[in-house]
Amino acid sequence: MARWRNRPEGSTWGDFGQDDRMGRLNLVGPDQVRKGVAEVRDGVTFCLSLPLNLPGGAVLNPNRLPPVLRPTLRSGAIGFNCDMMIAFPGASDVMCDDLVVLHTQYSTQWDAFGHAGSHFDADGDGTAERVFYNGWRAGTDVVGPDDLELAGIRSLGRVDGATEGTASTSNAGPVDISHMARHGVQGRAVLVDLEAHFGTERTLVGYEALSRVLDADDVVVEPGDLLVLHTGFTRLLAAQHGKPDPDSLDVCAVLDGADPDLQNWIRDSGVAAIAADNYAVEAFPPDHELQDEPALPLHELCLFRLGVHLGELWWISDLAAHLRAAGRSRFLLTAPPLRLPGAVGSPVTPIATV
Ligand code: UVW
Repeated sequence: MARWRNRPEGSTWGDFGQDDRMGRLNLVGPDQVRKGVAEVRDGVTFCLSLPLNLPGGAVLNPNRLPPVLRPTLRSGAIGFNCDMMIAFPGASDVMCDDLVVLHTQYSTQWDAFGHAGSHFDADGDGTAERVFYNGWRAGTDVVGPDDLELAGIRSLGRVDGATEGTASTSNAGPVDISHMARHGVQGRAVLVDLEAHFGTERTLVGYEALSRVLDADDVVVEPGDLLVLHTGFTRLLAAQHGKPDPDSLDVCAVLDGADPDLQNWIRDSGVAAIAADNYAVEAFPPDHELQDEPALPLHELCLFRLGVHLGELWWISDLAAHLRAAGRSRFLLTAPPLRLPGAVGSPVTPIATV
């Protein structure tokens, strides 16, 4: 039985099954993989991830901090440059083990569907509840603590890291990132080079501007394609060597997530996922007072209604330069997130093969 009586207008809820957890990635099957492989001509690969300690500091989002690495223990000793002979006399090995306290959305990342839901009357009883993609509910399917201490937020703030028996305090279950990982995320991708047309000035890109770029560059987007947007943002960010100036960040192209024509195009194009090299793919924070509407309309459309994952802060400029020089826009993309049950986002090391 469906978990909802109302489904959001224009949504894909139920289209891939009442219990679906993968959304439009269902469109990326053997045909899309074969089409992606057919785009491999030069045999050249590009790593589309920033080093995960960038952007540096907490300027993009004060609640997201750089990763912290610490050694684990080995045989009661600090497990870094550690002599195996402590446990096994006569052993010549020198060992290092570590742990990481990682904000899953600090750097190059995928957003899971559990990252953004909405207040929506899914039961059709006249009351809005907190709901995620395909009707999965906050509180029953997506669970988190209601108390800061329970959340472990203070202790993570001090970066205590995990000790044996440390329990997770949140779990996005059916809308967590592990379902994306299970898919594998490999298929044909299409690059749209916004920087080549708009430069690095802040530009709000709606449907009209996007379709002018698609026409000018002869870019064709088909159902099941993975859409990758190049804006130049992470290149400018990385050039600041981990110490970004907060006043330098209002730059480069961002999608106008509130543009209804752009929303229709994303829905009708059948794109399976969208990734960009900027902070939120779309403009954020909102530039007007909100009245019962999403602050992140593209997130609402993609993560909540359509089941289209969003990738952010990717490193795309080298790939964009190569494709432009070759007069191409398509490539094979392999970009699985971590198979991390419960998480609402994940770092990713996307690989483009051209
Ligand atoms: C925000 O919280 C702005 O979301 P994202 O990391 O998806 O940009």
